[in-house]
This record gives sequence, C-alpha cells and structure tokens, in this order.
Amino acid sequence: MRADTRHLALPFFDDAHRALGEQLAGWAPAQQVDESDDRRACRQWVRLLGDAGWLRYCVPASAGGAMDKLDSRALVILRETLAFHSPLADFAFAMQGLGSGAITLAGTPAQQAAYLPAVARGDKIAAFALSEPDAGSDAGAMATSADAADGGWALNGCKTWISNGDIADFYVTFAKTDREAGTRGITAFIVDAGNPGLDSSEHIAVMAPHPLATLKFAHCKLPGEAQLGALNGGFKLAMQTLDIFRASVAAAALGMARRALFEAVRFSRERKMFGQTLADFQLTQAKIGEMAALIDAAALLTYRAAWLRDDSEASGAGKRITAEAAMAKMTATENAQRVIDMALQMHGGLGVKVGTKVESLYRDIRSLRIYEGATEVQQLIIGKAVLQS
Ligand code: COS
Repeated sequence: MRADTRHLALPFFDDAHRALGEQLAGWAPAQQVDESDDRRACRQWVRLLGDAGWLRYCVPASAGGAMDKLDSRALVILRETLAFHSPLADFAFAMQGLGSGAITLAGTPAQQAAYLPAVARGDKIAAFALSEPDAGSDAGAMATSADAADGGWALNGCKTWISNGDIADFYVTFAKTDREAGTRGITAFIVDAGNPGLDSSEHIAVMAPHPLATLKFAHCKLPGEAQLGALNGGFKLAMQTLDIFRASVAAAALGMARRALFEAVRFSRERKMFGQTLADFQLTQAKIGEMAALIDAAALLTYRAAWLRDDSEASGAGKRITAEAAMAKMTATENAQRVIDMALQMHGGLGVKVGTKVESLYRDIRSLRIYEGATEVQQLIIGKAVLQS
C-alpha cells in the first residue's frame, strides 16, 4: 500500500520535497525485509537505504549528501514515510543521521571525509552515545570521563540505551573533560567499534525489538584527532544535534499514527456488525474524526519545526528552534500513542493478536515518548522558553 502524500501540498514544502515524498512513497512498499532478527534486519535496511540513495539525506552535499545542508523537512518526509511502512526502517535511517549529526555540525574536514560519505552509502553504521545509567534526562550529570593520556585521550565509564549498540562502526560519545564544570565540561569524541577499550556486547532487549546495547569504556585510548568539536563544547553540540533530530522523531510518530488511522479506516469499512459495517456507527465515525484531528495537529507542529529550522539555516539567522522542536516531539508522540490505542480498540480482539499491524504499532510507539528527551523534558524545555520570552 502507498502512503498518502496529500500533506506535501502544504506550503511548508517546496517542489524538491514533494518529488522526494512521491518517490519514497513508491519505493518503500516494494521493499521486503524479514524483521524477525532486529540486528540482521537493521543492517539490511541500512544496505537498502544506502543503495537507494536515501541515506544521502543524512549528510550534507560536501560529504556526498543529497542537499547542501541537513534539511529538516527532507528528514521529516523520510522518517514519516518510512515509519508508515516499517518502524525498523525508520530507526535504521534515523540513527545514520543522529549518529553522524555531530560530525556534520562540528567535524574537521578530515573527520567529515572519514565518516560521512561512508554513512551516506550505508557502508558505516553510526551511533550516538549520550545517556548513562544515572544520566538520562539530566544529560549534564554524566560520569563517563575523558582524561589526557599519551598525547590523546583515555575514556572510562558506561553509556546505556545506545541505539545501534554493537552493530555500529563508530559511536559519537560524550564524556566529561572537566568534572567540576557541569554541562560546560563535556566533550564529544568519535570512538571506532573494535577499539579494545570498548565493550559493546551487553545487548538490551526491548518491547519493540531494535538494536540497543550498553557500552563500557575501560581505559579506552583515543588519538587526539578523535576529539569532535571544541574542548568542553560537547553539551551544546549534543543539544544542537537533538534540535535537528527531535522534530524528526515527531515525524516518525506521525508516520506510525497515519498507519494506525489507515488500518482503522480499512478495518471499519470491512468489519460487519449488527447488519452494517463498523464504519456506519456514529461512535466509530467520532473516533476516526478524533484520530484524524490529532494527526493533523501533530503534523502541523512537526512541519512548522522543520520549516523554521530550514528557514533559519537558509537565512543565516541561526535561531534556536529548541522549543518548537520540543512541542512537535511531545505532541506528535503523545498524539500517536492515543491514535494507535484507539485504532487497536477498534480492532477488538484482533488488536492484541500478535501479527496484527496495530499490535506492533502499539509497542513501536511507546519508546518514542521516552527517547531523545522524554515528554517531561520537552514540557520543561517549552515551559522555560515561554517564561524567558
Ligand atoms: N542549543 C545550543 N545550546 C544549548 C541548547 C541547544 N538546544 N540547549 C542548551 N544549550 C546550552 C545552554 O545555552 C547552556 O549554555 P551556557 O552554559 O553557555 O549557559 C547550556 O547548554 C546548559 O543548558 P541548560 O542550563 O538548559 O541545561 P540543563 O542541564 O538544565 O539541561 C535539558 C537541559 C534537560 C533540556 C537537557 O539536559 C536535555 O535535553 N536532556 C534530555 C537529554 C536527552 O534528550 N537524552 C536522550 C539522549 S538521545 S536518545
């Protein structure tokens, strides 16, 4: 089935976005990936996405990308469409962008050349290592440290909930370089998989399976060139990266919600009950109406956040869109959870049967309300911004 593309007519998008959305809507349903093993499937999705050229939207043109700069609206279209068809395909795409985003923003020419073209081809798998067992929402409280050693660095500590953990070729890792300086004492590093000081073997199983692991750094030696961006500038770099990708998490949630509505409409038209179809009942019509409005509200906030960032980049204004991205992420993920729950309820017993699309969506959506800043963190960000304005 082809994803609906009517929203591409909205003025947030230009013709290049419309062409991208139409092409992708034709490509995605034709892909066949056995997702029973999430690690194998994720690698396969990266291969397919790389070969088809879609990963080129994760890096800028100077490094083999499709557009001059990371384009938030293109990312939104890609994630929304991929998530409609396969949340795991969306995950594989998104992690290539999130994992390499800090290199795009702050990498030296040599770092960009070494990693970004390979990410765009799907030859290197990327990961973003920020969270720790005792530092999730409070990212600045991280304990992993990087100390000067042998002309380079030595990392010690632990990162957890790391997407692509143990299948990534490199990890953009954030560590304390000044323990007393809070968020102003964090630096980013590029850690290649295979470094003998890195153990990524502890996998984490979750309700919607995708590659996830804990990383342990034990005197993990890095050359000086592994430092990414300014010394002690890592927290801002992490936040700037999240500013780009949070709006795209909203888009992934939107894709899942649109799929749930699609399934609910299809099912309600087919299901016979009391001499009519489920869709003939006013109760069903009211639910479908509520679902559609929740989806459109999420869509408008998501497209606004993406458009604002692209517009700010194009004009060179460099305006932060943290609050708008937070509004999009919070609203789209929370609304999608409600829409998917309503679609599942409409399916009755079938809704909880393993193998039904709404059943897997119900599990897929849940973590989006938590990762890349939980709903409560988004509320905090928005609240602070309102109070400061
Ligand atoms: N862009 C640029 N700079 C930013 C920024 C952004 N989006 N957000 C914060 N900063 C800067 C601030 O300007 C401040 O700079 P100064 O030190 O020069 O004043 C600094 O970073 C610290 O900001 P703040 O005081 O707001 O930091 P807090 O420790 O209060 O943390 C939250 C803010 C909670 C918003 C942050 O820790 C966060 O986003 N947490 C969630 C992390 C997350 O998403 N984890 C999931 C990991 S990926 S799955």
